[in-house]
Amino acid sequence: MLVALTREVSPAIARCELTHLTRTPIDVAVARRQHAEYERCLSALGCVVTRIDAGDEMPDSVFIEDTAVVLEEMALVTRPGAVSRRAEVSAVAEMLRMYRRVTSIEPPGTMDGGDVLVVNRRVFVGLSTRTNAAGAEQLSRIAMPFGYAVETITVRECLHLKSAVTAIGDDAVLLDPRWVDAERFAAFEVVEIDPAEPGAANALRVGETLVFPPAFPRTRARLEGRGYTVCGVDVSELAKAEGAVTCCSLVFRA
Ligand code: CIR
Repeated sequence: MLVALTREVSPAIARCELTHLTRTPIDVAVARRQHAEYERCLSALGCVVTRIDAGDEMPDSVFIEDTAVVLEEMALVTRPGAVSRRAEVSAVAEMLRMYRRVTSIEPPGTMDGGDVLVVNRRVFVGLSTRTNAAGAEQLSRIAMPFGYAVETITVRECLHLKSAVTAIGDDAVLLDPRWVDAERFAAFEVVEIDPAEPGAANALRVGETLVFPPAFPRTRARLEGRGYTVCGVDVSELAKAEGAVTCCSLVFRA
């Protein structure tokens, strides 16, 4: 069974963290409609969707991906790089305990799940403004005994590693070579985004389908041209909070 954990759009999303974007008004009702549509898409793709509540003390709650890294063998609850997001982790940890043994990133480590890309047994950890070397080191110590090869990678000009590169198959990635070194992914099939579409490297793989925003039609055409099945989901209101499709869920096999 595939489980997708999601989290409510906070009434306080207007106070979200912003790093690369200028603050613009966010319509909570529109954001919630888009989020519900996203959840419907995950259900249609076979996921059992469980939404966790949130309050106005956690503006970025909807971006649940950042609070945990779920591997087949265990789950790691993160210590988000933004202090305002640390209150998000406890409810997610509690939920994950139903499915996995759970451990945590401890100080001085910081980590956002958006910086952790798992492709098969390789784990790339983006060193970013949110994830530090101590966090990466802890993940490496925890995951290596299960046979994962963990390596760090520098991201530039974007928030998270998964803003720059995501897995679209067991051995395939979608990436923006301006934000991450493409050579690091030479072992995989690489699909580059259309250069006119910054932000298009974030696709959520659910089974054999890619959940992908309609904001990036040229990259979508590239993906479909390479044989990928794409399901369009508009997350434009959440994108004003620097969110994208991977960050709104934790999808794993139960
Ligand atoms: C933040 O800055 O933490 C949120 N406003 C956006 C987080 C997006 N998360 C992700 O891409 N994994």
